[in-house]
Amino acid sequence: MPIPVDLRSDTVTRPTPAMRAAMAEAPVGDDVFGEDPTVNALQEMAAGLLGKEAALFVPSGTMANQIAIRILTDPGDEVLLDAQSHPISSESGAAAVISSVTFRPLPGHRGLLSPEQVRAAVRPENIHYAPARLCCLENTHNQGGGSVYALETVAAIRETAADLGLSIHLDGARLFNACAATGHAPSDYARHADTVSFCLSKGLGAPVGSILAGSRGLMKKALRWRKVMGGGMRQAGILAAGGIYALTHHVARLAEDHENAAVLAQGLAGLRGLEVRPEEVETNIVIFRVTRPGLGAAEFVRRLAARQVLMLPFGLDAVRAVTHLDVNRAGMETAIQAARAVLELEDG
Ligand code: TLP
Repeated sequence: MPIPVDLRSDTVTRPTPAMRAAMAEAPVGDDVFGEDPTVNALQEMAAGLLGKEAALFVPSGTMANQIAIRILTDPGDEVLLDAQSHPISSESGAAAVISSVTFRPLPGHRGLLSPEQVRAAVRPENIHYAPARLCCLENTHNQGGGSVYALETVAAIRETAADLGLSIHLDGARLFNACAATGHAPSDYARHADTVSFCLSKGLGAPVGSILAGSRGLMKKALRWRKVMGGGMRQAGILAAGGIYALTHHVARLAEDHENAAVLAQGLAGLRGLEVRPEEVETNIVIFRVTRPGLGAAEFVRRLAARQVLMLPFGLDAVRAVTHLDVNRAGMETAIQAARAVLELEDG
């Protein structure tokens, strides 16, 4: 049985032998006591990369976002964010449960907000309105198809937000992909946010974990909320070592994932029955539509899977493919051939 070309997400990567060796050898201690040297080293490394005073290792990107929302709002506050952002689409309504906030979903362009949009969305102080306190940005934007914020836009949103009394949380689950695409440093983006998160377990290839960073004061609050959420881990240095390895060895290669995504998008764009926009593929995510009448995303994906190519239905007719370090250029050719075969069978 051939190994499937798994493009469902960049979360599916498995640690490489070298990463596993680094994890096995990591010195550890009890991180709830703050005594795990490898967790501490990762947190220092991440804070340095982001240009923030402090960073916290958390089990998931969802927890990083939820802690950020909790520490930057009070119950009853309003949070501005793109309507397809991860906290709205894929965090199981957690912010309502954990932070008792209301969301004000904004129609971003491929998930990306503009400063004008943020300004227009904030209503004047009035007893009828929940006070807007936080704006969340997502870079790259997952459901926007891996779209990347121009640094100037983030800076302008920050300025507008400061004017309106809003904090900024940057969900940088794929921040390093944004940086690979633009050439900016992570700290260039992070300086315009109060808190910033990134995932070690996506394109960077670590098995578990995310980082949340910000000021020392905010991270002290974050530490408490990580505990409240049950995210205090013990000898977590074994996991953190995977993160350190990923930040050391897997950042420079992200450009390869972006090239593979571009090759995939170009190949799929040539197939009748799909609508693909290769010019919109900026990073490692390709979202396209199945336009062949009567086929649909779920059935297309099911038939691809029968050919050992895995993608994710992203709505009734949309499909997402994500490249990462466990797929290569040959895998792109396999995926394109499989899609062609699925669509040609449909013709017959
Ligand atoms: N995204 C996952 C799924 O939840 C959809 C994926 O496969 O892309 N922010 C962004 C922008 C994300 O894309 C994700 C995960 C998260 C946060 C949450 O990270 P985890 O899965 O570690 O909780």
